[in-house]
Amino acid sequence: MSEPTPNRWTERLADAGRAALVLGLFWMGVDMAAAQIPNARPIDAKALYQQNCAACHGEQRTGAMGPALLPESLERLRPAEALKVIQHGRPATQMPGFAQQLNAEEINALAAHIRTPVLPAPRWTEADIRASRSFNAPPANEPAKPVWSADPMNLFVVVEGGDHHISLLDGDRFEVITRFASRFALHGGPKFTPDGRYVFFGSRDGWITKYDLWRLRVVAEVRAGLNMRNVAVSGDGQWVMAANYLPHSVVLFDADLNLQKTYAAAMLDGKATSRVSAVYDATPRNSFVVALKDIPELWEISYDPKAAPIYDGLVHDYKMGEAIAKPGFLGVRRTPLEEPLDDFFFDQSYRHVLGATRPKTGDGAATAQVVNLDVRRKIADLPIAGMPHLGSGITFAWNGSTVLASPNLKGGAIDVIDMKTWKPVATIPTPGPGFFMRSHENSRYAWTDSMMSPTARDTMTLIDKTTLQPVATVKEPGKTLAHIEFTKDGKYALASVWEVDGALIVYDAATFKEVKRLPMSKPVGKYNVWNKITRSEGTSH
Ligand code: DHE
Repeated sequence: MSEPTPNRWTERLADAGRAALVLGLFWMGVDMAAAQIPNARPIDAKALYQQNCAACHGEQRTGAMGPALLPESLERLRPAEALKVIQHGRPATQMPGFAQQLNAEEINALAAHIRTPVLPAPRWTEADIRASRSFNAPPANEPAKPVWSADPMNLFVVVEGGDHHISLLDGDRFEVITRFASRFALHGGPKFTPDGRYVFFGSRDGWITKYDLWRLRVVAEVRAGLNMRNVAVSGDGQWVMAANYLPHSVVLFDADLNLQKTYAAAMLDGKATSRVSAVYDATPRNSFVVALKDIPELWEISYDPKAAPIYDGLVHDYKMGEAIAKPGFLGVRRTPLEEPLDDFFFDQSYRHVLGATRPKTGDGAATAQVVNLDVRRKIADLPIAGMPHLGSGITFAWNGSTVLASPNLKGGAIDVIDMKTWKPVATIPTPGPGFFMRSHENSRYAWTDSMMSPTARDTMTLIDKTTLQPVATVKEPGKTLAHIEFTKDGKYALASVWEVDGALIVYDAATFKEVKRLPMSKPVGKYNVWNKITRSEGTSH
């Protein structure tokens, strides 16, 4: 092989220089396809996408076999990680690496292209939702009992985000019953039917999967939207509701994921629309409660067929007839707020919503409030600084009252608030900001992580619920240790080593000693059937 001539060297150096400039621009957030680079061959990133990516990710980048590649879907993917995936593929998936076919400039151009908005904005209509549904009819005479032998009430569903799988775990023996592939990037807690037989998973790409935990098979799937937050299942197991960022909608299904109704997430005059922050079931009220991220309203949608139409205080004259007729069964009951809500949580009576509004800028302050769903207005401010993650809060009895304890995404502290007076009773220091908090009626301790802290992400803090003092820590040095869920009886606490080559660690909840460790691929969350269907005060609902 001959040595490159000086000319070729010059060409190569020029290429390398261009690549470095391209990479630099990418890091600065400059759209590569639009960047003007002297002497650079123009790269048609759109054409590259169509040739190399569209078959799996969809011509409109709305996803197909592969996930959607829209700015909304990629918010959580770091630029360096995106480049790595395009170059080398994603292990344990169909995503191949393109480092052999495409040069650095082309890969950078693609990485920048998928962060540009698709114009016109992709639509996801009721027809698309219906067409996306699949249903696997149960075999004839299928027995209504598990194909495995373990306590169906002490089953754990573990979401493994590392390679997008689910493990079902026997909560008595701590053995995996089965493991199967999930949709890409599930988010939010899976939701169970009241008998604990079926579970519904929601993916950030909008897919809802109904899975039969007893017969170990997927029952139905549907794509509710292009970018979804979470799903909720009604207390009677008859309805499933999805909250979308894209399109701006809430979507209602029956229990087999047949589309029943879509609700545009819009104000009554239709002028302002909103991403939907989250939807939760409020079983004691027979309703779904929906928070909207961009408009100051909280919605309640009753699934009680006897629900009478309710006068809506927000009614504008020209909509009077419609708004009066709509609330009631499956109608929207609007509570006006001063600020939109990002994240919320119910008290145990489900009369109150405790909600947080995140700051629009990094240095702004979050606010938190209590909204009474019956009188339909804010009744108190919640004195929590930093960025409370109320969706991960817990409640418990303390000093003759009931308190709420919530982790904080910004500060290394747990805020404890009296739920009668809505006043703070303690701020419990932790080694760093955390995401999740858990306890159990039968346990004296609440466990919380510090996974948002670069230095303390390996530390779980245990808090005595009587003294409100931290009493111990458990550590997984150098690894992220996060997200706890208790067994049905509260005797064991299961924590995640939140790494791709991670693990599930079972701790004795009284002695804090490790009892067992199971290898798992970034087990982002775990959910105990009994604790969920009984709405245990120590876990998310
Ligand atoms: Fe979540 C639940 C919002 C980022 C893992 N997260 C929820 C819920 C909401 C929410 C509203 C409750 C839904 C439910 O359970 O039905 N999450 C948000 C955000 O606004 C935020 C900060 C930014 C975002 O873009 O979404 C966010 N969440 C994350 C992550 O980065 C996490 C740590 C990793 C991931 O997989 O995305 C993450 N969120 C989770 C998990 C739950 C969750 C594991 C379920 C918790 C539970 O135990 O119930």
